[in-house]
Amino acid sequence: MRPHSLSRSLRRLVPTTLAALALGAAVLPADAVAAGKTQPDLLVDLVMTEPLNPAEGETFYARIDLRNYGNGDSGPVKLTVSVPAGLRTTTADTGTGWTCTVASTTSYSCAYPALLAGQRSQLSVPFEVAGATPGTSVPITATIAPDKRESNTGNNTGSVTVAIAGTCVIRGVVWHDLDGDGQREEGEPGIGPDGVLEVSLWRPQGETIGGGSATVNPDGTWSITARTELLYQVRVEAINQYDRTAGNVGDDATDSDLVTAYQHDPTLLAASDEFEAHAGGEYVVDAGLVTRS
Ligand SMILES: [Ca+2]
Ligand SMILES: [Ca+2]
Ligand SMILES: [Ca+2]
Repeated sequence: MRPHSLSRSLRRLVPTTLAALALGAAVLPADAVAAGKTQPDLLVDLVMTEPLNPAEGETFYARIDLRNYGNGDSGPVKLTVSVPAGLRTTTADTGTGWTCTVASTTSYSCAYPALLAGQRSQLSVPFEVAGATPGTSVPITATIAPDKRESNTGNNTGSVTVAIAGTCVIRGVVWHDLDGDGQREEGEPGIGPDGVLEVSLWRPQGETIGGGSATVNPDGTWSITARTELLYQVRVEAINQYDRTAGNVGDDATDSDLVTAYQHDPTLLAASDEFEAHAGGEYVVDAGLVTRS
């Protein structure tokens, strides 16, 4: 056996075994393979979209993961990817050995030479947002047309939904909780830009697009028009003569919504809970500060 054919056999054997173990399935007995009773089992999995929250007119990618969990070669792989209303096709440049063509206004047709037993391949299919309603979730489906008889055809379709971004308003007031009871009463003043350096929106999900920041007005009020369909946390940075007051105490209309402080020096950095921002929403996040003891 020549060295290169040995290494090829090993390459085929190792991923097959790993894939079978990953599925929790028993590794097929060697005689099944020796007898030539091999079958492919292609599986399609739409991993995610990039970014998670595209907006009107933007291009995004659906990342599709395919594997051959069977013990035989798949032969040519054909994959149809649906393009639902609200999205449209754009120039496909998938790379990684795949070729995708625009089959119609409602689908792409993608092809790959073959997946060996245990082999895996990924492709990224581009879409443009065209007329989808902000705040809705649009489904994308990918379906394999197998070239050979498969041991399992129940896993030949995968789908993912993409949330279409819009805008929302996130606003609040920073105020001085003079009696430290967590509620804003008459006579407790707003804190303006002399005390508050910045209010910003932090995104815990890196795969999203959004954010923003604001300077507070002299009366402590602030407002940010922000992109939606993602998680935000409001962060308030203030001079270090302040600390945050107790959060979520009593009536939500007059309480403080800061629940944690990440630092006290050289500046105070305090934050709200994370919340989902949806198109058309208005979110009020108030911040009560006390004089630091
Ligand atoms: Ca299959
Ligand atoms: Ca108070
Ligand atoms: Ca609250």
